[in-house]
Amino acid sequence: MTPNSPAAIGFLTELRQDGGHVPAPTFAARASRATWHERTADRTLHAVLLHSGAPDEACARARGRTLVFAGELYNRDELHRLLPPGRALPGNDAALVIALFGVYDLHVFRLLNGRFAALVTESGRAVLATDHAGSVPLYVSVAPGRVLAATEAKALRNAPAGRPVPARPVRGLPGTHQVPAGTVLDIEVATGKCVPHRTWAPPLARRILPEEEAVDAVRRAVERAVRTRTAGGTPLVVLSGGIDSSTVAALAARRAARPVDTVSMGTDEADEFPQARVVARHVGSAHREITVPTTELLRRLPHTVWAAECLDPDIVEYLLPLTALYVRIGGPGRRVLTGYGADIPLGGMHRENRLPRLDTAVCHDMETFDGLNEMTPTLSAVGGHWSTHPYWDRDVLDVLVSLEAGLKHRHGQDKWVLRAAMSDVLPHEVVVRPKLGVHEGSGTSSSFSRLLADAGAPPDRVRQAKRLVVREIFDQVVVGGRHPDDVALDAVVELAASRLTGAAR
Ligand code: IOT
Ligand code: MG
Ligand code: MG
Repeated sequence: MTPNSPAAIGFLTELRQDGGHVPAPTFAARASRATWHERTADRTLHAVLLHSGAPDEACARARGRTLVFAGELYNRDELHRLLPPGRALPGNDAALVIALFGVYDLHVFRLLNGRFAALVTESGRAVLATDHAGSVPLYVSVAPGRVLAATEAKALRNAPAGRPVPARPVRGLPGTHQVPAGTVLDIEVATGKCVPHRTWAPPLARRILPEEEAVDAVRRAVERAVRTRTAGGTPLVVLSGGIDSSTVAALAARRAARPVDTVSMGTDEADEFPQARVVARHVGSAHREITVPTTELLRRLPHTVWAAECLDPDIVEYLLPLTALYVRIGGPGRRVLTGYGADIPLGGMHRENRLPRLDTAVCHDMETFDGLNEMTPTLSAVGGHWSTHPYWDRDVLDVLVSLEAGLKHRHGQDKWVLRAAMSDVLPHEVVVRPKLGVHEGSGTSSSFSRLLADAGAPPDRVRQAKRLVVREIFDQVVVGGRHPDDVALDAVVELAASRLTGAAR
C-alpha cells in the first residue's frame, strides 16, 4: 500500500448463490482495477476493486468469512487494543476489521472511525457497511439469491432490478438504493431480507463547556484527525486561506518532517490567492496556484455530477471548483487533505448571529447531509488522487456538533471556537478572516448563473434552472452511463432555460 492512498478506493461486488457474473462496471474514479473471485460451497463472490497497487490488501479472509474494504481507518491504535493480547497485529485495515468482526460481529462497525465502505460475507449472509458519515458512498441492489454492491451508483446501472430495501432509492435506477450514512445492512442472501442497524447518529444534545475547555477539546480533536490522516507521504492541502483549510495546513505542517504542499485554485474571474499566500508563507508550504478559466470550470459540471452522483445544485456549486482543481493537479496520485465540511457542524454557512437560528441550521444540516455525497473520494479520484476531510473525522464531528451554539458564535465571530483554537498557530488576520465560500471565492455561483441567464432563464428562476441542469446531467452520466466529456452542456443548459421560460408564460 502506498502511504498516499488506501489499498482500495472503491469496488463493485456481486454475491450470488448460483454463480453468474458481474456486468462490466463503469466508474468515475480513476484507479487500477483488479478482479477477485471466490467460490465456496454455497456462494460465489466476484469483486472489481479500484486499487492503488496492492488489491490483496483490500480483501481479507478469516473463519469462512470474506471482507472487501475500500478506504481507511483513523483509530487503528484503539482498535488494536481490542485484539487478544499476544496476537500479531494485522498488517492492514481489512485484516484488522475482519479480525474484529470475529469478536464483535456487525457491531464492529460501531467501533470504527474511518472513511470506508465495506462488504462482509459468510454463509448465507451479506453485511454492507458505511462509515459514520457515509463518506464513501455505497449502493446496493438486492434480489433473492443475489446481492450487488458498489461505491458508485453508475456501476450498478446494468443490474437486474432489485427488490425494495430500507435505504434511499437512486433516481432512474429502479431497485438500486444508497446505504445510509452510519449504517450496516444485514442481508439474508437467499431471501434478500435486509435489516438495517444504525452505527452512528449526529449528537442532538449540546455540551456546556468553559471557553478554554471547548477550545482545547477542538484543538486536540482536529490535531489528532490531521495526524492520523498524514502518516507517511507528504500531504497536499487544498488551501483557500480561510480558517478551515488554514487550520489543516498549519497542523499538518507542524507534524511533518518536510514542508507540506498546498494548492489554491482560482478562475479568471475570482480567486483567494492573496489570502492563501499569507498562510502558505506562514506554514512554510511548497505552494501552487492554479487558475482555471471560467469556460473550463463550467465544462467540469458534468464531471462533478459524474463523480459525486449528486442532485443538489448548491452542493454541486461547492464541488465544481474543487473538481476542476483536482483534475488540474496532475502528477502521481496524492493524499489530499481538505477543510471541507467544517462549516456544517459550526454553522459557518449561515452568517447567522442569533443562536436559536444557528443551532436550527446545524440540526438541519446534520439531518440532511446524507446522500449528498459531498465528501466522496471519487471527486478527487477523477484526477487520480485520494482525499480525506479531517473535520468529518468521527471524533471531531462529535465534538463540534455537540458544542452549545454560544461557543460557535461568540464575541461577534462565527466559528469562534475553531478560531480561538488556532489563535497561537495562525496569523491574526487569518484567524479573524470572514468566511467566503468556495463557490463565491472562485466566482462559480455567478458564472453558473450567468450561463443560465445568457441561455434565457428568467432571472428569478435561475436556481430552479440550475436544479434542472444538474438533474439532466445526472440522468446522462449516472443513469445513462455516458462519459462527462460526451455531455453536450450547451444543449442541457438551453433545455433547462427553455423549460422554465415555457413554464413562466
Ligand atoms: P469552503 O468552506 O469555502 O471550502 C471548503 C474547502 O474547500 C476548504 O476548506 C478548502 O479545503 C477547499 N477550498 C475552498 N476554496 C478553495 C480554493 N480557492 N482553492 C483550494 N481549495 C479551496 C461550502 C463552502 O463554503 O466551502 N462547503 C461548506 C458547506 C457544505 C454544506 N453542506 C451541507 N449543508 N450538507 C463546508 O462545510 O465545507
Ligand atoms: Mg469552510
Ligand atoms: Mg472558503
